[in-house]
Amino acid sequence: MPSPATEQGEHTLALWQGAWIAALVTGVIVWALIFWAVWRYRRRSDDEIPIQTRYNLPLEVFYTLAPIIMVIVFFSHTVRVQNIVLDDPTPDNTVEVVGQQWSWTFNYGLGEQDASANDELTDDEYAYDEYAYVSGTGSDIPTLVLPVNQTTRFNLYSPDVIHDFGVPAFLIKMDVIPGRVNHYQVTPKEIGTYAGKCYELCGVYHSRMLFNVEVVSEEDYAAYLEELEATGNTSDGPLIGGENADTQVGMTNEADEYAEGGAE
Ligand SMILES: [Cu+2]
Repeated sequence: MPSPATEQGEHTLALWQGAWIAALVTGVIVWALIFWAVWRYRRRSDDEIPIQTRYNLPLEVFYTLAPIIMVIVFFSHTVRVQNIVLDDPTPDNTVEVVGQQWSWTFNYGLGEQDASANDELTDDEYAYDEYAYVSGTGSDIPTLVLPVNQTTRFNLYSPDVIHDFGVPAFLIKMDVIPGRVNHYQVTPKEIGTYAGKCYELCGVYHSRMLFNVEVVSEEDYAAYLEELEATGNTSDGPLIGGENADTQVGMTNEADEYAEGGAE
């Protein structure tokens, strides 16, 4: 496993390791019992019929309860880690991420954040009043800039097909589904550069859906946002693409213009 570059990743790694240890302990016990029974009760002569045992109640109770307890333990740890990784009600920043065929758009909020807008993700309320954005293309790999030691939440949008937003060093990836807003958050621990990509085969140029992640100091992050704002790529809401599958982020939806009698 890569060493996790985020605080949430440490929990993911611990869950993964714990699950492996539990599975191995169970496996060793089961294998030992199988080989012991095979050896202990092997047939010793051709005309021998082994003892036929039926209705061993304690054994039946044991092999019913033991797996149920194991499932409960796995499940509860999974939910605990999932809550840590997905549901921080008060992130320091929220970035609206769009996966579009075939690149990414990152909408950074400018000014004060109202994190309560994250309660209901499919409404038209967003955490900031103004956004600055970066939109990549198949030949221009975008960079996602994140502040170190701050919790950044990603809300994930797709205007076309299912993509999957992930950074290996963060030990997390998540589907980006049209009509649904998934989310997770990361708290990067160290300044550095990481590689991210789309993990869902999403069409011809799926392989070009790469992005870079740059984790920078808080001051550098603020400076980056100012720089981005100065480029004029700003809007009063995040660019999250149109409702139609053929609508690219940052472009008008031609179908709507036809409907209004606009474009030819
Ligand atoms: Cu994709």
